[in-house]
Amino acid sequence: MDNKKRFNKIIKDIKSVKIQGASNIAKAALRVYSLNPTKKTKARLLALRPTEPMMKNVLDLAEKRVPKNQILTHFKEAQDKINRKVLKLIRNGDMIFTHCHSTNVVNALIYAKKKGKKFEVYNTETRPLFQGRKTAKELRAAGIKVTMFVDSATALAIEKESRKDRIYADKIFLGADALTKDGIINKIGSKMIAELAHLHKIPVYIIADSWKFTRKKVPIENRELNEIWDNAPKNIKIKNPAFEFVDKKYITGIITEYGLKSYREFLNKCGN
Ligand code: RUB
Repeated sequence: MDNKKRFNKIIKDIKSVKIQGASNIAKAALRVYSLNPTKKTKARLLALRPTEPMMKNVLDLAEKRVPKNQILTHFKEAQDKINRKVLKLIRNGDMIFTHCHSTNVVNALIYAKKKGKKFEVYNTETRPLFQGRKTAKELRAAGIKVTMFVDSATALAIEKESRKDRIYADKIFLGADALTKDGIINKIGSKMIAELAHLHKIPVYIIADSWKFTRKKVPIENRELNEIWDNAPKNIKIKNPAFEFVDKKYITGIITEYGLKSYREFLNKCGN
């Protein structure tokens, strides 16, 4: 494939969410930018998935000519540190609930499994694009017991099917697209999960690379309506927000390469 075709293919795959999740999008954007490092390329990439400060942070570095390998090393080193912290957090017998597909979350769970932790995962299918299937497949391929639910079964799913000793999920692990001073932005549905967890006193942990942090206002991406209902009658209003904000008051802890911190401590690390 020549460079022009490769350039267009990656752009298309980011837009269609074939390439998804903050880390994968940022890495793919870096590949595209390296093929044609111009302001126009950067602007075009940023418009593809507007709720992705990590992509912006990575492209800013690339624009300043920070070598590609150095940027990619950050991803690996951050994930390794995250994995070690998540390993300590998981207890044998845990039921962990997650949503959508997060590379930071899935890699950490697979690492914990490889290190001998015994736990199971409940997850949501994550309509309309079903990223939960990707999560379920990857976890299952790593030998982790996984049970997937339709999104609207979330309340039921975190009830752990009424096991006598512990009725609710032990922990909620959510990834993030953006880390802001007031809270995080993640896949639509995350707020409902965090509020429900708060109600039942289930700890909510955000697992995310700190390069998702931004001081700027983050727009929420609204996606095509045909993802919800192709050829819907014209007089029915449909909304398809891809992400939503989760207030820091719902976040028990955040695990980044800085370690497991309260949200306040994490903000201090980011100089806030
Ligand atoms: C994916 C999503 C994920 C974060 C996690 O949304 O909300 O939770 O991006 O990021 P989409 P990472 O599928 O619309 O891109 O993969 O870096 O952990």
